[in-house]
Amino acid sequence: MSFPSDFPAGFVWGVATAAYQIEGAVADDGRGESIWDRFSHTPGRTANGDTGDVACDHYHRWPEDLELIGNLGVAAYRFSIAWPRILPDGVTPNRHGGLPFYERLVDRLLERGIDPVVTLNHWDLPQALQDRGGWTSRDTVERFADYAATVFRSLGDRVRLWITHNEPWMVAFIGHYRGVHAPGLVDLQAALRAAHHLLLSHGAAVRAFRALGAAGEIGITLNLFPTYPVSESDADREAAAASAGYTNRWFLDPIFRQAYPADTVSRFERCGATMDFVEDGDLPLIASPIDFLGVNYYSPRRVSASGDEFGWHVQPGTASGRPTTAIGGEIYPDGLTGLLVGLQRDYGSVPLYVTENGAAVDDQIGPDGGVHDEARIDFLERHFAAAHRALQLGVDLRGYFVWSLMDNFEWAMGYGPRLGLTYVDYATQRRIPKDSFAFYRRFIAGTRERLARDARRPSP
Ligand code: IFM
Repeated sequence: MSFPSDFPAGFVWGVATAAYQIEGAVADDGRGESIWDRFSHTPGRTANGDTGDVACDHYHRWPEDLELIGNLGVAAYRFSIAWPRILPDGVTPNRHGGLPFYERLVDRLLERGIDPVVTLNHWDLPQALQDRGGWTSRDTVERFADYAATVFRSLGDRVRLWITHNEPWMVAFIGHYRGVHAPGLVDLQAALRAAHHLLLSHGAAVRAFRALGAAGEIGITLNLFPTYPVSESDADREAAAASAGYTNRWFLDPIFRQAYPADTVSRFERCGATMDFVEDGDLPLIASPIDFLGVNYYSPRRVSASGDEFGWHVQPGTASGRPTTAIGGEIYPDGLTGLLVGLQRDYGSVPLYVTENGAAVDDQIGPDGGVHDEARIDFLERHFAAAHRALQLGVDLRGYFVWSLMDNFEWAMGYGPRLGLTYVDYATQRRIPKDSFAFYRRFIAGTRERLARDARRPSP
């Protein structure tokens, strides 16, 4: 296989978004409040007080956005369903709408030959459930399984890939321990409970999916960090391994090995936390077999030993000496190859998808009206090559989704960072495909042409 054009037949090139980041229309058709509505409306929580109230107004402009997706030539579109549109209070079905929006979207995608890839939880928990403890409450596991089953019943015959949760590490630790994301807690014990209930609800949703006999495949998406010591000292190497326990193994080990990593458990216990929320039968449920693992990769973590609470310090991306994105993330494509190879080596043969990869770039509309985002093109090209190397090394990588279709609400950072292939002028909601959009379209077309040529070639 040589790069760039010969990815295997059936390799899925896609593009991704998430409901709260693009939809807006937060009060339309009976949608309930989500924790991100509440959080973003709380003074001081997001840059400039930005909220998802309008975002990209995708809820109203989806036909135009569908045209964009079609023009890109992708085989699959990954989007998330807003839980509060389906069950506004987390329990009672929405009588005013909700599902029909997604049913229309799915049907129109399929008409164009684009596979819908659905994420059930991309962070917008109904606020009513948060008021009862949110992910720290075991009851939320049941609520998520019910929500998942409702969606499976409606779309289970048409959706090819299902993702239970997007980046549960962010929800658990950035939302409950660092306090940077909704619900904004700073409490390690709450974070561990939330992580456990997210994992448990993932297992419960997988079980519901199998019980309903839905046609597609189901997995989970983790944001994973290849983690490197800043030096070869034993202390830095140990700190790096420990830090990967916190970000990566805390989710991978229960899902694939039916156990929490013992070294990380001890570390959390030394910080005063307990694992008293784990009940008999939980770990087998969490480890219910999945059909694929989604991997979101942006940057590595470079770690040194320190006297901080957990015993490690993560160096800022800008300290690496390597180029960084507009939000300071180190650009390190080799990290993606290493991550994918390491996953296959350590966790076995589960098929992998890169469900997100992309870059924040300081995009500007040029005098010619275009957005010339060379930096993003370079980033993507190098990461596609890194994925290709992983394939050459034998990794069962099935697809790659660029984040994101268009600029959108970047959570606590508001609308400042732009990660889209399409520029969104938020004042007018005009969409301007960037140069990276044209690059990706050409790239996908190139891989298709190559496969078609190969298929026409007479066999020797
Ligand atoms: O925008 C986010 C997305 O919601 C989750 N993964 C990372 C992206 C870029 O920060």
